[in-house]
Amino acid sequence: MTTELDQMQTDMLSAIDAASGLDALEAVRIHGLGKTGTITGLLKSLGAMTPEERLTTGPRIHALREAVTSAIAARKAALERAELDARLARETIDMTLPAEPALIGSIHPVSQVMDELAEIFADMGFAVATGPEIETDWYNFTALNIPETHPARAMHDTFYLAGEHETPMVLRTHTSPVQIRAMQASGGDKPVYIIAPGRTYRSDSDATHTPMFHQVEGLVIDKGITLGHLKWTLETFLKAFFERDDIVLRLRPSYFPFTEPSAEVDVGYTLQNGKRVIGGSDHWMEVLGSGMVHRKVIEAGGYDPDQWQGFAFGCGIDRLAMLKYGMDDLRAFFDGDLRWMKHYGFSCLDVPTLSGGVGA
Ligand code: 2U9
Repeated sequence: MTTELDQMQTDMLSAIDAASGLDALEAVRIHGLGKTGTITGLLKSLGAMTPEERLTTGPRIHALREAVTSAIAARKAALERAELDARLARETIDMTLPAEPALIGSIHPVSQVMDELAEIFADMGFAVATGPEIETDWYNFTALNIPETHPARAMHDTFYLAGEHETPMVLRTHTSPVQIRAMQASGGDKPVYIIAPGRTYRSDSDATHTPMFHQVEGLVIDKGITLGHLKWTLETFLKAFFERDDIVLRLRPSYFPFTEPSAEVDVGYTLQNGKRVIGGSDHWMEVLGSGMVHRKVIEAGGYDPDQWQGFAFGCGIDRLAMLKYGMDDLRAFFDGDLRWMKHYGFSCLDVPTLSGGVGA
């Protein structure tokens, strides 16, 4: 029996070594370790052996299984590595070559939409504000009326930074801290009209969520600001962004800790040949969250809420890009695949302008 097992092990190990690809390796695995494989058969035969036989043959069969399993794992890793090396060699780009039309880079749809947003909001008197992506717990949560015990902290699936810090540090879960910093920088006595586009982070991953995504938020702080100003601003923005005059908005009451009252904003769309086309009011789709800035948040930014009011809104830039340019898998946005960029990217010469059309 022992010589038979030795022979079997020698044969299987050389078959594993000889497997030229992952399919061939899988066939060897099934032959030995599959449901009706030779080693599986030997393991099943243990039950019918006498205790003495089992004592000598059992460990040998288990050793055979171990040897074959680890040889398969090692060969699999080597084959995968070889396949990746071959792919990397195949897809290499020589950066020292002079630019050819096929190699000229293109603008990522996220950058394109950010440029479109800046252009549209600049026309309404908004400046673009930016801030750190690693934030203190105070700027990301507390200043936005999300105290430590608030369930929204768990809802945000926050990435906390490891190690000891003076105050807990997080990867910002929204761009809202930028607006708090902008309010503080304005000194509490000047109007604020800003949009804050940028990267945000939440521990979430599937076809419509990635751990890093892009948001744009807008903030207005001024005297005598009402919900009417909010609705007009969003309507003007969406008309310019989707380049249509028949945009219809619907505000539904909602809840966000940083705004009171809060509203979710739906935009109307129609179905044309089974495709969603923004405009009209046959169907509704949620595109934005918004509301009047909570007085505690106005205070946290250094303004007197009895004198200054404001509105704010937020939405996902990646989602806006998908809606406008027709992509359906968010993950492809961040794969860095040049073929995808060639298809969905924009020419660096197509700078969005209101007069020329923000859609490039
Ligand atoms: C300050 C005050 C108020 C920003 C706002 C929303 C509503 C909102 C989500 C939409 C989809 C984020 O990408 S998303 O998950 N955002 O619904 N954001 S109001 O409110 C602020 C921000 C800053 C100082």
